[in-house]
Amino acid sequence: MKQEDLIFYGEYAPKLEEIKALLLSEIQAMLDSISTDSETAVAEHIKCRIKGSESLKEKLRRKRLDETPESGFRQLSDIIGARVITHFVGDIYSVLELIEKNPNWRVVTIKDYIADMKPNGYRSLHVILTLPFGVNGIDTIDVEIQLRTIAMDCWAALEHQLRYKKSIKNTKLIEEELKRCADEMASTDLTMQTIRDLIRRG
Ligand code: 0O2
Repeated sequence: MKQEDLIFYGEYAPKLEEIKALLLSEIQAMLDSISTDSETAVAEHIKCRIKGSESLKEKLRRKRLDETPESGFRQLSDIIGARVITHFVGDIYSVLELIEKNPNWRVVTIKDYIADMKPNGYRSLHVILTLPFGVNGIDTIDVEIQLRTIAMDCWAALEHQLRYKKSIKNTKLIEEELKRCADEMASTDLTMQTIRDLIRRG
C-alpha cells in the first residue's frame, strides 16, 4: 500500500491486506481445482487490489457519502476488488459456479453485465461477497470479484483511460465508436468460444 493509503486506512490497513491476500489465494485454489495445466487453464490472469484512497474518496464524494474508510466499508463493495480474466465467455460461468459453491463465501449480489450489458457497451460479471472483517466494530466487509474475458478487459481498460480525457470533442461519435468496438469484441468472443467448442468436440 502507498504511504498516503496507509495513512487513510490507518488501523484497517493490515486487515485489508490480509483479506486481499486470502481472497487471491482462495481464487487461485479454486481455479487450480478446474485445471493446473496451462493448456486448459480458464484464467489468463488474476489481479487483486485495495482501492487507492484518492479513488475511494472520489467515489464517496460522487455518491455524497462521508469521505472516511468507515463510510466506504458500510456503503461500497469494491474497496477490495479482484479481477479474474478468462480466455472464453463460458469460462466466466464456470468460475461463477465455483464461487457460488465455495463454503467459505457468502455471495450477496451478482451483476451480469454480459447478459445485460451497460448502455456504453461495458461487459463483465460482478460478484459481491460478504467476508468477516472484525476491526473496530465493523463485523463484515463486501468485496467485489469481476469476471471478464481478455477481450472485455481490453475494452474496459481502454475505455477507462479515454473516459477521463475531458478535452475530447465529438463525444457522441466517440461513444458510438466505443460501443461499436465493444460489440465487435463481444462478437469475436462468441466466435472464439464456438471455435473452442468445435475443437473440443473433435
Ligand atoms: P475502478 O477504477 O475500476 O476501481 P458506480 O456507482 O457505477 O461507479 P458501483 O455501484 O460499484 O459503481 O457498481 P458497478 O458499476 O457495477 O461497478 C463499478 C466498477 O465496475 C467500476 O469501479 C469499474 O471497475 C467497473 N465498471 C463499471 N462500469 C464500467 C464502465 O462503463 N467502464 C469501465 N471501464 N469500467 C466499468 P470504479 O469504482 O469505477 O473504478
